[in-house]
Amino acid sequence: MNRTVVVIVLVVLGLGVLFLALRPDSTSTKDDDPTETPADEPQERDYDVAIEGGAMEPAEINAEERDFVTLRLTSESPVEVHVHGYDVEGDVLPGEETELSFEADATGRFEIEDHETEAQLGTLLVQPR
Ligand SMILES: [Cu+2]
Repeated sequence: MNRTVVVIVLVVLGLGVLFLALRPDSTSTKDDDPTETPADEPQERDYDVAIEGGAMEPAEINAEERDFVTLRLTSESPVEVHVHGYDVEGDVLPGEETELSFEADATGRFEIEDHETEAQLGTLLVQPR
């Protein structure tokens, strides 16, 4: 009887030690690491983009595959914005905000251009997930 109790106590203590020894590893790599957020979930990426002097600010739009991207575009002069690869386009007029939204289902580097002059305004960079 006594021996059984001792064995049970030892087993429980052993499991407790194992639990404590293994726990910090699993939590620090999963829960505590800020770079490992719910990583593979597509995200919404909203960008406020100002077009000035023939260039976008920011000049580069970054997204990961399957993210939902929204560009809120403003410009001091009328521009016909065209996102290559996605064939998304829209007119941006002074004093107005134009929203272009798309799902980033193609990866790569794509030109964003003024469709009228064919001058490059900026770049869309979609990384594979
Ligand atoms: Cu174009």
